[in-house]
Amino acid sequence: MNEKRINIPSNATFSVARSYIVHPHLKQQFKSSARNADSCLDEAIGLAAAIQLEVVGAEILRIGRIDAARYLGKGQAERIGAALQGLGNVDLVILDTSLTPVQQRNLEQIWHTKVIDRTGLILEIFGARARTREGRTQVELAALSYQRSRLVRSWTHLERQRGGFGFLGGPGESQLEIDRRLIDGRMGKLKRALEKIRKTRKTHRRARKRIPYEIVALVGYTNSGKSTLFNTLTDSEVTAQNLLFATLDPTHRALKLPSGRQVVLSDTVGFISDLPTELVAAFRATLEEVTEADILLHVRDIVHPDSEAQRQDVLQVLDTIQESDSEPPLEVLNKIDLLSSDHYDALQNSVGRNDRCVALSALNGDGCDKLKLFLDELLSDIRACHELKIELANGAALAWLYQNGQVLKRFDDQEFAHISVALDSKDYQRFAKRFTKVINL
Ligand SMILES: Nc1nc2c(ncn2[C@@H]2O[C@H](COP(=O)(O)OP(=O)(O)OP(=O)(O)O)[C@@H](O)[C@H]2O)c(=O)[nH]1
Ligand SMILES: [Mg+2]
Repeated sequence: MNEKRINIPSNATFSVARSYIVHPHLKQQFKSSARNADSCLDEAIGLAAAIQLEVVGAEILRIGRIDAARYLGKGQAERIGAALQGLGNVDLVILDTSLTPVQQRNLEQIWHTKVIDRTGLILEIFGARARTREGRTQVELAALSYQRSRLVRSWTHLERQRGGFGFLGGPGESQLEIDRRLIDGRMGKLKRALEKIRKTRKTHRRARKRIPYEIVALVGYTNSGKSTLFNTLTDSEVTAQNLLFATLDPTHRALKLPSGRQVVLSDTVGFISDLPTELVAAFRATLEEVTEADILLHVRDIVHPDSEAQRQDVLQVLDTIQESDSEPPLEVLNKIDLLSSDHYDALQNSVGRNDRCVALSALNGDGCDKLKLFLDELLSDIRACHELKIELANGAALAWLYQNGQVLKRFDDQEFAHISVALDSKDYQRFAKRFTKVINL
């Protein structure tokens, strides 16, 4: 039996193509409770809303066996074809799965309409959202590598279309022939440009490391509340909204912790299940930023029905970009304001016993002070705070500390500067060796 329903987010504004969404759910997925079919369909609708598509219908389709030619069964394809006719002028069918080029083309022929899969849709969103030169270069590379594998779509639209990448159509598109060599040439150029960007980023990171502020990076599933938390903690106003992939380009701000220690907080692109490999590869420069952070905070939407499956997805993406021996990230269990009081108490109880977790509401700030204290504690493991007494006349030692450590507090009397300074243990040893007199004072 096919369940049929439409559930359109109330804040969505649709204006472009009239679209029909099909979420194929494999029978074995129904049996395993990993992901709920309804919320998968909701997510697909959310993705369509992220580029203002008009969703005229949506359904969950049970699939017993994947058909090599069509993905769906013949009868299913015909039934959907009739439904599309009934709806009149449907411009686009989104199949929330990964289609082979053959399946995509066959379905387009059966339904006489454009068909895109989940990867194509996500690439469209990234294309529409990328603002910086780096973001656009990364998305264009991902889109080209996707198109190269299909050899059906016009890449020349990339230059002309503002926002999207032309998967959703354009005049005369079907007549345009793709020249693999041209794509390869363009991809080579983009890769070189990205290599340059990576190098610049590396230099910036090194420069930031020299100013000894630790980097705390927010990671997590899209819409989990990373930007909201970023804004609450740093009193900023980056875009945070109920929209999948609202953030694409990384942002940094200073964050002052209760001890006086400053860190750099970074907000970045969210993850999603089945994140296209093309995007992971192209977004390496952005993702490297994440992996080189001193502390990773995994922001989770704790009230989402698929919260646990989302957690696994995020860990899986991190796995592909991190070194294998990396510690799992610390967890921020967000949106606790939406919990019933029973659930709230139970969660606080279990978090209280876990030193890798903090529960909070990024929206109303509940628990954010605890997170800051928690960060302070973690950072003092990385960089201990030392209380030093230094003769005011010893300008060299003072200058060294300002250059290599983070001076948290300073009080001067007639003769001495009393300094609290956060230093890496390696740096502390270097300091102690060089300025023995200070240490033994
Ligand atoms: N009730 C509640 N809503 C929250 C909380 N934190 C975030 N939200 C909402 O969740 C939605 C997504 O928030 P964002 O901060 O944009 O999420 P994000 O993780 O940055 O999302 P992307 O940039 O799309 O990956 C917004 O509508 C927020 O208002 C929270 O603690 N409580
Ligand atoms: Mg965001």
